[in-house]
Amino acid sequence: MTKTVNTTPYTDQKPGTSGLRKKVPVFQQPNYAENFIQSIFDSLEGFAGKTLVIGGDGRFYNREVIQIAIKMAAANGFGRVLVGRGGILSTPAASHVIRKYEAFGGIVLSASHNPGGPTEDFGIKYNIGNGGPAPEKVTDAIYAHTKTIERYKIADVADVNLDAEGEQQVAGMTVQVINPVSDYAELMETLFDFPAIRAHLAGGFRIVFDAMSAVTGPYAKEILENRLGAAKGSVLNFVPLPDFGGHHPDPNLVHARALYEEMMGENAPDFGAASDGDGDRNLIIGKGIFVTPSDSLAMLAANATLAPGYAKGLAGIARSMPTSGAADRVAQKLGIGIYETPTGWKFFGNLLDAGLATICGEESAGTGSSHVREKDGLWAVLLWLNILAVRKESVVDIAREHWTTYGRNYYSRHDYEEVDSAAANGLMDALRSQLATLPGRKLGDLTIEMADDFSYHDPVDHSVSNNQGIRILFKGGSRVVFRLSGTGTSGATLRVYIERFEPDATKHDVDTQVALADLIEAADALAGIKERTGRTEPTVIT
Ligand code: VG1
Ligand code: CO
Repeated sequence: MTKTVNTTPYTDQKPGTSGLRKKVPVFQQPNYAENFIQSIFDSLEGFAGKTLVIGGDGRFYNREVIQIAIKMAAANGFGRVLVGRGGILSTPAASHVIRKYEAFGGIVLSASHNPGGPTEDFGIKYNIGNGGPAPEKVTDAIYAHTKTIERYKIADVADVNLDAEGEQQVAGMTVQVINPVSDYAELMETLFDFPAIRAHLAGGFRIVFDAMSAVTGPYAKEILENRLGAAKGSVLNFVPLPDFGGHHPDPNLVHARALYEEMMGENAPDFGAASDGDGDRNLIIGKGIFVTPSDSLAMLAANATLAPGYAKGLAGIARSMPTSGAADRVAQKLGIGIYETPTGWKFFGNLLDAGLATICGEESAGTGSSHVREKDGLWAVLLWLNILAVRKESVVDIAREHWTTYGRNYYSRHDYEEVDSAAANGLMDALRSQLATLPGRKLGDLTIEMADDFSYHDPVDHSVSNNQGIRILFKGGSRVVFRLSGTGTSGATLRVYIERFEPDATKHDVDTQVALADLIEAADALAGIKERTGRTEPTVIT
């Protein structure tokens, strides 16, 4: 029933910021997915007879790889697989299921916010027993195995029926098809004051949630409409589609433009939100105001004790290095720890496990907490709703008050997508070679105080991660950060992160791009973006 298949290595299976992401035709090459999955298993020890969770965001090729992963788990000796019905589990739901059922780990199939379809993106990621993305030492081991793999094991059996909940046997292993939503919805009920939110919605507070034809649709329908009583129709695009309706399931101001326009319009609802392909990102827009993810992290942390799950207070806050310093000011005021990690959720796992941080966030629309080990889009929406239901103020009033108390961190990210890889690497190398001479240099009214290539020293396992992004810090707290994306599938994506701290409340009404104009110019002067990439402007501004 189990067979061993000879194979040869592929040279391009190095996991990036969040697992292995490639175009579907790359994954469809003979043995490509099998090689990577076998390399995951080969880098793990002690899973015989244990449970593996498998689920994905429902994109094109999801079902095929789920079948492969189940059959390979059986052949490699797992005792049980838990898989979401239809092969569906949002990334945060997968993290929760791993934790709740004390699984050995999980395989999450997703390319997150990237488009889906026969020629678009697919991805495979391994999560460890704490529910979080495998740390670098595991992903390095997986990569090492992909370079020497000679054979993989797979059960020679018919496909599993993924559409009926319940148990089946596959080559001596139990496969349990579970409801993808119910465990997660239950967890949310333990964290938030559902009666208060329900009452607030019943009192006329209007919300709109765009699931972007991606995995959060069924979760948002169940939680927002069924359990919290939001008006029917509040959740838009709630049917997950294999190609996300041809759109980028990326909840930002470019790809969720219609929602943004609606929220800025005359008769806007009170609260608008969206999530991404695999349900771990969030977009928060109040009536007339977009809340940047960095600000959202700070505002959620500042108000978290209003939700029952956080009433006892936060142990600490963690943010990725490029994320604005707004959360640092909250941590300072609360007298709790603040941790600055490299980009990618895998770096938060140790801090959460050690009880050092309770809330974490990234500027890329990711926020989450110790309830799981992934960022969690709906969680952020529900925490906002809980806060709004208790404070009974508008998003804009809460944001203004926050800025008055803490100051405002104007913040924007400029992405240059599908840039020539050599040009992008050349730009980073040139910046790196200037680092030592930058301090003291003046660019207009700006003076460089410090410049480095960020290194992270994990305070828990003491591992070191180098080359995590170039930081240029100016006197007065403004900053420009440069790094290359680790999730793209064609060419290179240059990300430029720009931030200015403004303590003066009379200056909190400036358009963000205007407030950052001199820093944007300085970034180009330092890195030669236009000259090196040939681009006159960013592809995406968020
Ligand atoms: C991007 C974001 C990062 C995020 C990662 C995964 O990585 O910048 O903050 O953790 O995507 O998000 P990069 O390397 O392209 O900048 V998603 O929602 O996978 O899972
Ligand atoms: Co995602």
